[in-house]
Amino acid sequence: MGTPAPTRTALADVQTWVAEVVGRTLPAQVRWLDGSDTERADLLAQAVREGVLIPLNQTRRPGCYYHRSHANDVARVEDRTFICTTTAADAGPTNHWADPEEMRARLLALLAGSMAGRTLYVVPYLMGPPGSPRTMVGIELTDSLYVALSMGVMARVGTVALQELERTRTFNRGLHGTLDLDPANRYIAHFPQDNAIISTSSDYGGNVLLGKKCLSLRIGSWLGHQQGWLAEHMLIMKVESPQGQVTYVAAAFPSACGKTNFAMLIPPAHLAGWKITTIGDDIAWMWTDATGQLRAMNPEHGYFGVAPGTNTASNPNAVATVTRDTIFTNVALTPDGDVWWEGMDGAPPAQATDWRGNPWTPASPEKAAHPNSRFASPLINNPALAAEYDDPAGVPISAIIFGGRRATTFPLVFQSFNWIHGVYLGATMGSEMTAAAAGTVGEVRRDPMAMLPFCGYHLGDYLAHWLAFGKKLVNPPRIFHVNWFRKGADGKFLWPGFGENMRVLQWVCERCHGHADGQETPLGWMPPPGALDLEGLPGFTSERLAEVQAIRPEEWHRELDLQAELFARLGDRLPKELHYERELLKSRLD
Ligand code: GTP
Ligand code: SPV
Ligand code: MN
Repeated sequence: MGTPAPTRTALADVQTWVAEVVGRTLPAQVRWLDGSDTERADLLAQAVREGVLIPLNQTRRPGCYYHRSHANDVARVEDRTFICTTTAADAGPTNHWADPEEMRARLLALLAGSMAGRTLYVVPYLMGPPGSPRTMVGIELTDSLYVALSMGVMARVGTVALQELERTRTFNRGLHGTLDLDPANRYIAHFPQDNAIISTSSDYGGNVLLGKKCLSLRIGSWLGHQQGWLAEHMLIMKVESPQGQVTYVAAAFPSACGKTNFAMLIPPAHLAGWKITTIGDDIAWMWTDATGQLRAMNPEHGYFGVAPGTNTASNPNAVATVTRDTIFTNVALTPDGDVWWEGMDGAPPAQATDWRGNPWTPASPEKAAHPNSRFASPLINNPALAAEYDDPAGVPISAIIFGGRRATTFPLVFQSFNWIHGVYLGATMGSEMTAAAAGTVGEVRRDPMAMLPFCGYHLGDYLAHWLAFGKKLVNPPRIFHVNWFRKGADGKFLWPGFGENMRVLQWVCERCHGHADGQETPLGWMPPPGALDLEGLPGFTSERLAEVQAIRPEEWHRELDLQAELFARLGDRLPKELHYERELLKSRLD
């Protein structure tokens, strides 16, 4: 009966590797996670006993817990993130490169004996739904209970992953050691050629939940380049019109620039006939099917969302999502065992404990919640989860939207003339930096396709891959650029944003189906006067629309200079088509 041998080989590979890591890191015990509810209850109780988690008010937030990270460990660290390909040229000029053998030796030395007295958790996990040929298996070995529990929210963990291993036979090897959290020993190292990741001396988010940015994006993009598909920093949403027409949309905005909010959008009263449901809020794997249709799936199983600014006006679905089974990190804690953050509903609490553990009142000069404080919630908590969220075949994408956080220059919305022009729009994206990564908040930097921190190979090759990929598409999706963040002379956002973004999305969907007009401008197609439905937006006059849509040539000439800097950096691996698009835009503006 059958030939079980390969199965045993794959599991035996895992066992051999775990034994190797145990021999090096010397944990007091090893615990393999099965992903069951009883195991989770047991680990949560242990986390509370060990002070890793604080239980929140279980009447108000059943299953919810609070965690504080070390104050020096609150965001991704791009400076300490390495792509360890055989040659530096393959990692490209926008990644930090290190020699794979040197980096591995350095990190294994740091990890030697580092888990003495601790528990090593073996976390088998899936990125993608069970049963999909695109789904990947990862095994994360971590000495952090917080990481093990967070992985249980963000991915499908335990037995389900070991079962899938029988099909894939290969798995990503992720090793995470907390060490002493000294930033000098912090490394997020990727070994794409070995399908391996080693992360040290951090215990925060994208640095340590290795299935997310490390596997699904950095290693994923590298594999996608080899295998002919795309791993992208994109949300995926389903849009249903009042007439029942369905459009699936993917959108790339840089970190903390609105993906979760857009993916969970609730249309304003005037457009109440439209319905949005969420497929993913951060990562999309995209490929072409046998008919040449672009398809996409969300490999994650949870949301690791920005807490500040989340309220019943901005994102009611997120507010509902975080009412149960959620781990909050670095928000503020109220005396009645609830959480609070800047931009939550209602008045601030009279007193609270801030994200550092210090007493806080509304008079305190410091923020109560860290600007990059986050919630980790299961996808299934989202009242607007799309039925297709775990379809192994993914969903067919009709529109791709790129967008950055730009106080000037970029209008609210325009559409590319074609695929190549659209790739150029994504390639030249700029955005003001946010608290999601260590660095200078507010400074504009180029963030091609929101993938600057996440592309696991040469960005020039990546852009060439996008162009080549487009040639396989029979009916390529329409590509758009949006900017929710343009500011007026008063320094305030010109566009109300959030649910009102439905007005832009409506035009996007109607353009995809050939139902809306576009006006040709130097930048691309724009909605002509009257094409954006602005009814029921009091105070949003046609003058204000003109301001948010304005194309100012002097700003654009500065923008083109900044694009030239990026292009020069990418050198001769940048596809010539993109130089050509820049030249064309320049001449259209003159
Ligand atoms: P990552 O999880 O870091 O990848 O971020 P994200 O792209 O999912 O960003 P998210 O939706 O969490 O939004 C980040 C911040 O942008 C929050 O503080 C939001 O309040 C703010 N934001 C989101 N959408 C809008 C909008 O339409 N207008 C304005 N002005 N702010 C927005
Ligand atoms: C981002 O920074 O884009 C995030 C959060 O989605 S993290 O998982 O920390 O990377
Ligand atoms: Mn993200």
